[in-house]
Amino acid sequence: MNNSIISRKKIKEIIDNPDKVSELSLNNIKFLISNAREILKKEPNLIKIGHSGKLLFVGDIHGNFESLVSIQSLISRNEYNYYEKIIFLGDFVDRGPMQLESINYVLLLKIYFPNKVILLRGNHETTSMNEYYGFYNVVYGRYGQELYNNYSDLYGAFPLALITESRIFCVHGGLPENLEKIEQINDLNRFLSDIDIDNLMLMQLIWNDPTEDIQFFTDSFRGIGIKLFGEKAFRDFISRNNIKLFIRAHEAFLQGYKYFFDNKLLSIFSAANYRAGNQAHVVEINKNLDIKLIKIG
Ligand SMILES: [Mn+2]
Repeated sequence: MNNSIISRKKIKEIIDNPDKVSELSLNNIKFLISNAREILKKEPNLIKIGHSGKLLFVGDIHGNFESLVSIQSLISRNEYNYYEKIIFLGDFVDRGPMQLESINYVLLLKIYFPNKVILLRGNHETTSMNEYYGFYNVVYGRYGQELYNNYSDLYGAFPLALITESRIFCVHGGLPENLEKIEQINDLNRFLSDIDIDNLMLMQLIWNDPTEDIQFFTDSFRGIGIKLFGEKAFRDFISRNNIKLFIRAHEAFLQGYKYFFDNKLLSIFSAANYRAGNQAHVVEINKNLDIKLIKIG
């Protein structure tokens, strides 16, 4: 077998046995990144899906491979047919102990199940975050600059948002200040390794947070250009766009999830013990929009 190419059989073997992700060679990882990029880059900024079965939404992973293994045990039921789609809301890397393993594992899922698995971009899928919060050092230290460049080229390929036929909308961060219709998201140029204030709407999609304390928008403690959005702005947005449920990630609440705005917004976090003792949750939703929060390890 050519060392650089991973067979479908080998990919499935790793998906079934997540600990084997550490067996990937440097050339295997390069192959993985370039293949995932080819698939992701063809997807629109705003992914639209229909569904008749169950969906699973997954929040921040941040290099917590144990939490990802718990998720694998959920999604592998019925030979990976228990869920119709599995939507990851980004932030695969930075901070946690097994960042490379975590991103490589979700890329393997994407390659093997390109239509079932959806990977959205988080604010940590950017070069400036990686420099401060660990992923750059992890990759550079183990494999050198070139492999890091491959990951940073991959970031722009991740789509930004998802809308279901049942009108669930999701992004990593939150509602941007000037987003009227969700279709505007498709007008953004997402193919950037880093995202800053020059790409304000893009930045706000992956960075903004909800708050019950205000009605519209206010500056965020997180940085220049980033906003907190309040209930009136949120309600106007969901009514304009006929959205029934807004799901986002990005904040590590102690319980692993938190509802806002009379349960119309659900925030989830899927890395356990990211802060001392925080729980991790994923959320299962069927076609009637019944919500089941599932605690993971
Ligand atoms: Mn985040």
